[in-house]
Amino acid sequence: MREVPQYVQVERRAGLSVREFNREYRDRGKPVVLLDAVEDWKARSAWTFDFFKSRYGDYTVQAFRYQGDRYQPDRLRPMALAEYIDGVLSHDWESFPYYIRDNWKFLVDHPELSADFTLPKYFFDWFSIMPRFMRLPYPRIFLGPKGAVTPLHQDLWGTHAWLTQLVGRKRWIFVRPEEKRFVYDFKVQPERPDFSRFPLFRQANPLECTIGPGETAFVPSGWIHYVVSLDPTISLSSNYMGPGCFSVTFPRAVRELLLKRIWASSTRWVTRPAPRASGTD
Ligand SMILES: O=C(O)CCC(=O)C(=O)O
Ligand SMILES: [Fe+2]
Repeated sequence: MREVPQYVQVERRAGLSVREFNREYRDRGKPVVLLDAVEDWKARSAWTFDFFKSRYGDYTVQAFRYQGDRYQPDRLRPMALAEYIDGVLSHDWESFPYYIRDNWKFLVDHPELSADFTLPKYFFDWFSIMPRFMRLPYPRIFLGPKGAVTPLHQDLWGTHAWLTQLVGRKRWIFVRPEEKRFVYDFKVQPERPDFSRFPLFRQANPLECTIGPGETAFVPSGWIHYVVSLDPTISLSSNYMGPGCFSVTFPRAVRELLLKRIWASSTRWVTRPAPRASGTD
C-alpha cells in the first residue's frame, strides 16, 4: 500500500483588507484561502448545474478528455451542455473523464453571465490597463465530475491566479516554486506519490487546502499546484498580473502576444488574394 500523505494546511482567512492580503500573502508569495471574497456575487446562489442546463443546455461545449495521466489536446469532445451535465451528475471520473476547462469561450459567448460576479477587490489585474491585444478574456469557468483532476503544473507566464468555488469542493495541493526539482517534470501524483519512482518528492514540503462554495484559493506566481474535485463542481477562475509577478510575466506575455500578432498579420498579408492587374483579364 502506498502512503496517502496529509500536508500542512493553507491558511484560511476572513475579513482581510486589501492591504493585509497584499502584505501577508501576495508580497510573500504565499497561498491563502479567502472565505469571504465573493459575498456579493449573485453567482454564489444562482449558478447551479440546473441553472446551466436549463438556460444553456443547447450550447455546444468542448470537453477535455483525460487519459494516461494527462489531457489529450487532440481529444476535445464537443457535446451539448445539457448532455455534459447529465454525464457529470450520473458518472464519476473513471467512467466520464471529461472536464470543461473553458478556454475563454463560454463567458465570451454569454456576456450576460458577467452580471452575476465582480472581480474580488484583492485581484486587480494589470493586464486590464494594457493595450487591448494584451488583455486575455478571463475569467474562465470550470465544470466537472467528482474526481476530475488537474495534474501538477505551473500557470501561464508566471501569473498569479485565483479560483472561486461555486458548487462542490476541490482539494488543492501546492508545491513551492523553489521545490520544482522535486516534482520530476510534474510527473508526481501528489495525492499518492510513488516514492520508488520519485524519491526526491520526500523532500518537498507541500501545502494543501479544500475549498467549498463561496471560498477562493489564491495561487501566487510560480507555485506548482494539483487540483481534484471531491464532488461535481463549478468554479470560476482568472490568471492575472500585478506586483509580485510583473517582472516575470510582462516580458513573457509581450514576447508571446507580439509574436502572435506579427505572425497573424504576416500570414494575412501572404494569404491575401493578389490584386487583379488592371487592364488584363
Ligand atoms: O480547478 C482546476 O481543476 C485547476 C485550475 C487551474 O489550476 C488552472 O486552470 O490553471
Ligand atoms: Fe493552475
